[in-house]
Amino acid sequence: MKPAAASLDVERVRADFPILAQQVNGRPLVYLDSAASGQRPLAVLRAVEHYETHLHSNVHRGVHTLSQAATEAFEGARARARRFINARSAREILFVRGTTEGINLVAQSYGRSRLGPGDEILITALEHHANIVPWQMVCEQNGCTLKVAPIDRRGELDLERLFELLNARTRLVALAHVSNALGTVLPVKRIVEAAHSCGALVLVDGAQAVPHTAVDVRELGCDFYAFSGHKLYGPTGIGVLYGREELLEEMPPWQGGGDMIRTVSFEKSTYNELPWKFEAGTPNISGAVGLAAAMDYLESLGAAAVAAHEHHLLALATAELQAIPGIEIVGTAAHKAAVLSFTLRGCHPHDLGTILDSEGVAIRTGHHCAMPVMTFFGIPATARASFGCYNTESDVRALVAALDKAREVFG
Ligand code: 7TS
Repeated sequence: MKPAAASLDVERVRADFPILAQQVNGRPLVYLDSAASGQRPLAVLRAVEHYETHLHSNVHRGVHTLSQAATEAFEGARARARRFINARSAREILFVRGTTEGINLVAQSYGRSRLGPGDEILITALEHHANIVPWQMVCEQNGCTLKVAPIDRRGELDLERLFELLNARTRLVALAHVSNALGTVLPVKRIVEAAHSCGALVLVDGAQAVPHTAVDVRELGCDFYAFSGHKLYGPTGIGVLYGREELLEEMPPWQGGGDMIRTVSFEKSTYNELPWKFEAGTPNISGAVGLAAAMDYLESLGAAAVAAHEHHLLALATAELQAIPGIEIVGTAAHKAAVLSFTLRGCHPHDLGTILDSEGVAIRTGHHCAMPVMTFFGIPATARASFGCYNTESDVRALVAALDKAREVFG
């Protein structure tokens, strides 16, 4: 029998995040916007500081000691990221700016060189703009066609429709692991199996998944997996694109410059091996170091313990908000992660966000870069509370109390 997952000592976790101990508008900060960006623990801040203070130089270029130290730190971070998602090889780990850049890399390198008229790219109706627009650009550039699998009123993906839309023309399926606007967790493994049986590749947008669940790319079987450091308690400006080595080998580079070349002449240049073929220019070295520290940190808490804790908070907040007159929860899928979108009757989400902010409660309001989701539900925007490892039941109570205040104003 497996031992039960150790539960999270949230007060200890909070002590690792000094930013949370501040007052905002005279109230203790209640940070419920981790889906937009997570806060960073001291372990990450210190790892970045140590790198910047003692090790910094450019990577892959110098024989001098600091350059070698920086290269070791950077390539060590790559090895750490490989373990984090259980990729087969560090050659399959490309450092990018974030999820957006990872998806654009696949769209421009794979999509532009491989897809054309008659080919179809299949996405879902709950995607973030970062997993819509790059594919639209490829379709405009190359004449392929974008197909969209629908969702239902609960925010569940219509799997049957998705399977119907999959056919021999489908070359690539691109879908979120977890929806940022609705919280829906998609059955990625089943979709990968179905897509592969049609000969299509699968890219997973893991931006909202990696902070909440252990991800094993080999277990999922996906071909590409993209995520951002800053949603994983790491720095901004760094993220990972995982790609299966056989595919990356065959794909052309997408940006040219230093580091991605083997030889350059005016007649012809040849390219570096993986993963550097896709990393033109000086990379975000300290970002990669910070990201590796964030992975260490999250694993030290235990993915299962974090997931159980966040699930408890999501269930509690859902029950509390459902009981408030005028609140409508947007996204009620059976399987959700850490995101609670809602509206309050008679109150624009932006006004709601402002009132909550005056109570020290930080939530996100707007379309969450998922305009088609808003259009589907016939609303301009939602208010969204999202949870991280450092949130508490008391944060949920503060959210409810602030919503009561808002209802007094708008009731
Ligand atoms: N995909 C999903 C599912 C996301 O939630 C986001 C960011 C991105 C892609 C883009 O990530 P980036 O790091 O490249 O910007 N989502 C959000 C959000 O929900 N609120 O702010 C950013």
